[in-house]
Amino acid sequence: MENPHSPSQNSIDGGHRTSLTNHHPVTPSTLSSSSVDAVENKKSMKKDDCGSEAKTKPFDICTPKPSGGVSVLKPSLFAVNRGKRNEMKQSSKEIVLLRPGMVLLKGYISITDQVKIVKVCRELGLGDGGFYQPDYDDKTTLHLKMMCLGKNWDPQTNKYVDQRPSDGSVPPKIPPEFLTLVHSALEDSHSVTRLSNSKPPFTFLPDICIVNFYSQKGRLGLHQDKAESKPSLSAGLPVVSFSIGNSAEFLYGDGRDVDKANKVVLESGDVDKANKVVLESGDVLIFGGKARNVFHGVSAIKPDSSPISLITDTNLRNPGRLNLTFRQY
Ligand SMILES: O=C(O)CCC(=O)C(=O)O
Repeated sequence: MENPHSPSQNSIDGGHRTSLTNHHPVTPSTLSSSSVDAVENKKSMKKDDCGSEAKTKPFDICTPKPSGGVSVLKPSLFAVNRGKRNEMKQSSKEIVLLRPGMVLLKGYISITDQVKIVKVCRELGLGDGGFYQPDYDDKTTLHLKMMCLGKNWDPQTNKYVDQRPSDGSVPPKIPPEFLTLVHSALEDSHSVTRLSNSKPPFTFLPDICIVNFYSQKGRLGLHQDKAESKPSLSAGLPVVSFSIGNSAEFLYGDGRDVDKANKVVLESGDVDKANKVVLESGDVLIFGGKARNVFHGVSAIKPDSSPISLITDTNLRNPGRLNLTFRQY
């Protein structure tokens, strides 16, 4: 991910979009609870070498109780109704080809797996290398909280490093269950388009996962993901993105000019001429091959749009959206 706050440039032509409503992805295997259990026992606050609490207070993606657990807040009636609608929409799974190399799997991740992902991310996010507020080198702040798994992406240099420069923390490992889901999503998308520059099956070994958490004002300017290694980029190895929680307005195109970016409205699979993708909880977006260098970003978060059982089972913040992008260095 490069600095998405750089000046605007270029324009974007309309993308090639086809809705393949007859493609029903194989339901991915449910995540085992071992990751959840493994991190459930972790202490949520680490001490530094001097025995005092770590300098940066870890960010809790769930609404915390004063005692440190998770409080069970009653969602508003509006949130309940909208959440129920979103949960029902999840039953309409489909694969949508946005442009060659770019595929959207609607409602791919089951609610059970979404709950597990939130719980794992919460626990990892409270520990060493957990969620923090990233800044660019010009001191502009990204409008999100971030946690890196596998390798740390440094926004100051746009490079991957083994430790986070601001606090020396080592990124947690990517839970293997997350990778199982990544691979099943790829397998289910191969029939639709080529997701790398070579024919499937190609070797894709994701060793990086950037986890972003957006609150109501969260956003991410149009940018390309180009910090991965030259071999990975030239092979067009894909970026696989999971969306969980509130829906997000997602833009993509060939340049940084938001006004000219492709915006496709895809609520439950309807392709709208307005050109805006709404990424909903459980959606998986993949871009590789010809689309590997697509400009992409998040322009808005829609509060009260999370599936209701996700909120009641996890207390994920609302407004709140979790996004995980898997890449191979
Ligand atoms: O939140 C999203 O959907 C996009 C995230 C993204 O573009 C990135 O992490 O590079």
